Amino acid sequence: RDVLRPLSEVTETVAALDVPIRGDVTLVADTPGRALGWKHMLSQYLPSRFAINDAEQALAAVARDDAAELYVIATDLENPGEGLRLLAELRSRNGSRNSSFIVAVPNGRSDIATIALDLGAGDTMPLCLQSDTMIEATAIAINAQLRQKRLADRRRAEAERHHLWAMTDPLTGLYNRRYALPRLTAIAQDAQRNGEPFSILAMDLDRFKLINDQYGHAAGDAVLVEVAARIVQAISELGMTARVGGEEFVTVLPGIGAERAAQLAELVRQTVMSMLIALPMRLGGRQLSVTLSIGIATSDQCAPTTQPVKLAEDALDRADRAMLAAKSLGRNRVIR
Ligand code: GH3
Ligand code: MG
Ligand code: MG
Ligand code: MG
Repeated sequence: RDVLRPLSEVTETVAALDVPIRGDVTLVADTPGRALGWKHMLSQYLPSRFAINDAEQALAAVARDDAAELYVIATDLENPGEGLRLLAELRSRNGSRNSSFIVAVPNGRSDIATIALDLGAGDTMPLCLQSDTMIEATAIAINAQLRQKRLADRRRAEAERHHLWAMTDPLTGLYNRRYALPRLTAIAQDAQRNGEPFSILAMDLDRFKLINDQYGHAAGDAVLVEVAARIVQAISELGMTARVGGEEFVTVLPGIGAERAAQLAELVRQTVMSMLIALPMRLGGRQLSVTLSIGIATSDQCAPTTQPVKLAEDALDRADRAMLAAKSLGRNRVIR
């Protein structure tokens, strides 16, 4: 295994079996002398950067958002709880919960090793590196933990990207229909449990087809993006807004009753009505304005027997019908 050989010998056979990883490793030993010894021995085999910290320094670095990728933590004979406490603490902090951990354990203390693994250490190693074989084995363990962490990081980033992609609408960045409907049910359930109301705004752009017809589909898209941003801005953190159809949006307002919902709907309507949307030069550079028809429904009947799904569907249906009433009454208005 190339990684096991001193670095000076590695260069000619570049990592055929195992890629030497240049990671950030923090050594927390019971004495600075031991940490320095580890650093000297391991640096012969590994390209990683080794920092030497005590527990306090390690935690301070995490608080500065400067966590190590891997911590090697000693549990000494006199006070084995100390290293384990640091491990548990680092595992619970936001900045370091995704770091890797190797715990150095005194000879023959498999009880401590077991606790360390239970607390989330990825591996253990001997506290005293007495032979070349031991140093090599430790170097392999460190490199393997770093490699696993890099893979896990990549997988996590991929999952987050996928998650975000699955729940948002790519044009406007708003939540999509698939995400919004189960969220609405969850909000209805919370409201029911807490004896609170919730409200829904159903919004549809007026005569939007005309904008597409006159200025083209790309101009229509630009208008959708601007309108979506202004709805979100007007609602702020009070609710969740989704694009549920081509030019249809829904805002769910947890804990908000009829009167406040009507005020917010009116704010959204006026905000959108008074926008001047400047089309990009390539689309003619013209300024457009649009209006919204808004239907409101509020649910404050908290009958504990009603299914949350039913509660949500009923409110959405009422908001939709109110929106259609706003259309037939002349558009650019709010109807309950
Ligand atoms: P109303 O006031 O009755 O709602 O009139 P409207 O023209 O908005 O209603 P209609 O439902 O007849 O037309 C909606 C139009 O929205 C049709 C479609 O061309 C357009 N549309 C739907 N999704 C998109 C989109 O993603 N981008 C663009 N540019 N247009 C879209
Ligand atoms: Mg429509
Ligand atoms: Mg329509
Ligand atoms: Mg429309």
